[in-house]
Amino acid sequence: MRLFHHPLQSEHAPERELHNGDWVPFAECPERFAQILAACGGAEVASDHGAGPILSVHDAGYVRFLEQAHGEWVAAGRKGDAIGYTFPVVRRRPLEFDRIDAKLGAWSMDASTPIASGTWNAAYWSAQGALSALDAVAAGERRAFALCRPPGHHAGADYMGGYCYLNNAAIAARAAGDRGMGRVAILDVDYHHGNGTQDIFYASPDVFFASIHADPVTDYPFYWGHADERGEGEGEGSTLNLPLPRGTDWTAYAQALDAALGAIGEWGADMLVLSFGADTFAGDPISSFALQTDDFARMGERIAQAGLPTVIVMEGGYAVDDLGTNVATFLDGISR
Ligand code: SP5
Ligand code: ZN
Repeated sequence: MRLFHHPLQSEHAPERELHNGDWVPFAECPERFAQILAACGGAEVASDHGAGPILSVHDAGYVRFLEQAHGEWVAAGRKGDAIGYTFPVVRRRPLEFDRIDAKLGAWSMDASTPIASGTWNAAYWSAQGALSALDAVAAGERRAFALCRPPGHHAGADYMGGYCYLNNAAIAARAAGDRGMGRVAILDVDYHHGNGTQDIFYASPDVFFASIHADPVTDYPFYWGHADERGEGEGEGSTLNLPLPRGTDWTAYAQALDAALGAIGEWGADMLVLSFGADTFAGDPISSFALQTDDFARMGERIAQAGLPTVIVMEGGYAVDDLGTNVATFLDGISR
């Protein structure tokens, strides 16, 4: 299988995030990337598709903000990572902001997504990796893997959140549609609900979104991913949420996976974009499912049986010492 990455993805290195009222080390650390790359024995360098495919998903003002935010933070005399502190939950609307703090709040859904000096370049190249993997599949590869970091599935058209800035899966899915690659389904198997991806395609009948994740009643992102969210307007029925309780093991997980793949088949997907997170692992420090390393091979095999050309993009997974092995085991399973 062809794998894609870019060295600038390592330069995204926020120091800390706000968690349970305290500053803790940033869980989505560069070491994750190094571990995956090492376990996979390297990857090709992504090719540059420019800003066009990013702007097909994301608001131009938001993208400009991402590009300039850290520079504005430094210009304002601040140190460390740029992070917001006021969030417009009531009647958010486009306004011209002068202060970086206003912008950080306006374009963000949480305080676990800081912008450091290398963030924009890393997010840009993370998205280019997804587009490069799509190129490979368009050229006839059965599947390809983008070592996306930062991840993407919590980012919406005009907001960041959950360690995500640009929605790599959505960018690949939209580009696949634009290239006439048929009906695209996104399957999200990260531990957390892919609220950004869901939001981007919520009213769209063109992309089916299925997500298996920890019940938002107990877990981030709390406000989305409930079973009654099924899409809206023309997109009604093209969103499927399968929340599972904390402690879920492979036996229960496999049933949800079969249900998701069954729905994707019934919808008539021609290709799949897979948001793969390894934070369903039992040893994950911020998550509470119970999958073992071998279960990732089973998960890969099951997804392969759907028989769809597949662009795999990396999302979360924070058990750094096991992350490389878990990702390599999954890629091994899906290649069988
Ligand atoms: C892509 C992805 O998996 N995002 C997950 C975002 C979860 N953020 C909120 C959870 C906060 C937990 N912070 C614990 C940090 C320990 N260093
Ligand atoms: Zn996650």
